[in-house]
Amino acid sequence: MQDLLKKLFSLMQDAICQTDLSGICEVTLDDNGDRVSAFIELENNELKFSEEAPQKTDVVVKMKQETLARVLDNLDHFDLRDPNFLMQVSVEGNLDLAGYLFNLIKRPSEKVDELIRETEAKCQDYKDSVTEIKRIHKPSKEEVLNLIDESMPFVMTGVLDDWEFLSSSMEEIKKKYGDTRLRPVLEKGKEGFETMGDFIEKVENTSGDIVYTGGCDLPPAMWSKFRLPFFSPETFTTPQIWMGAKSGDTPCTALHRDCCNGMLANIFGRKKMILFSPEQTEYLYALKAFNTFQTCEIKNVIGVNTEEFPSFAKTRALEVIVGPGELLVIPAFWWHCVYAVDNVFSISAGMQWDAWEELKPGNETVSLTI
Ligand SMILES: O=C(O)CCC(=O)C(=O)O
Ligand SMILES: [Fe+2]
Repeated sequence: MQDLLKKLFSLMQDAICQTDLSGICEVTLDDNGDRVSAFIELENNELKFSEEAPQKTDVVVKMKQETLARVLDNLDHFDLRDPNFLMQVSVEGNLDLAGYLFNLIKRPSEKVDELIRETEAKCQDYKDSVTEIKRIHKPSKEEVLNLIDESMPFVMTGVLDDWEFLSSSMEEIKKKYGDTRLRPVLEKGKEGFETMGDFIEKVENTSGDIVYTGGCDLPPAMWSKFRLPFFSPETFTTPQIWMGAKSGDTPCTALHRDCCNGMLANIFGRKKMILFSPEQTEYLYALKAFNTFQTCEIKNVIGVNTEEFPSFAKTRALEVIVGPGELLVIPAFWWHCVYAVDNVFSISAGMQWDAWEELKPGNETVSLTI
């Protein structure tokens, strides 16, 4: 078990990134009642490992040995928001500190590394010609596939017209899905599930704080009402729900990019999306630790301090306000930072690479007749 804890620590140390957080995280592993702990201290952006218990810890993370072994075998997919993982760990104390440390162990697959190189090269070719995000009314499937293949973000209108909750409100969602479980609750003493209704009450009662689901899985009970158009559900990864209170100039979703092509269907409220093409990565202070999505030291692209982040001055952003009933296509590896202009509700899903390989233009299966 010590080896697992040492491996965990070395992954964290290898990808440490700028943070204001500090403190000691205890990680305790359990193997049928045998327990081993490690103490990971973060101070001034440096990490230290100890097997000896300090006087005080700031957060305690407990899990079975096999849970950590599985995580370490799955660095290219491990996600702290995964409900299966959340239900297998107990976290008590400073959740931000635990989240920061465990996010450091993510690593991209070789395939993702290769796709990033390919896409960045492709975008070099047209980097000065794309100056706005186009709106296209009811495009054909072929147009959609061609634009994604060109790595071109765009907004579709008129493709969600039959969605039931279009332009409705938190109140309507609460009426229909108030008791639906949204996600497990992590904090000790509050075990159980947060429901859609609990979350919507937080949105209604916020006094200006960011209240946002982040990309948590769309509860399965809601899947049938929010099917993305053009492609079969199997084409996509598990749909995610991005819902919450208006956020002003603070992002509801910090600057990041996803490692697959994605669609974001906006159901009500408006979202301001600020995008940067993949070849601008060198100006955005991207973090080394990532797998299915990558974040940056820069979290908010409004009001960036260019003394701290001088290269940011070289970026060329594309901005679009996505309204109710609009669907934004975010091609793989395009950076985006999201602001909730109103109380908002959207659903997104990524396209699986295997499915994309079959769909992409020029790859139609040829059927032979004998
Ligand atoms: O809507 C949001 O807040 C974030 C959505 C997003 O990042 C995505 O669809 O890839
Ligand atoms: Fe995203």
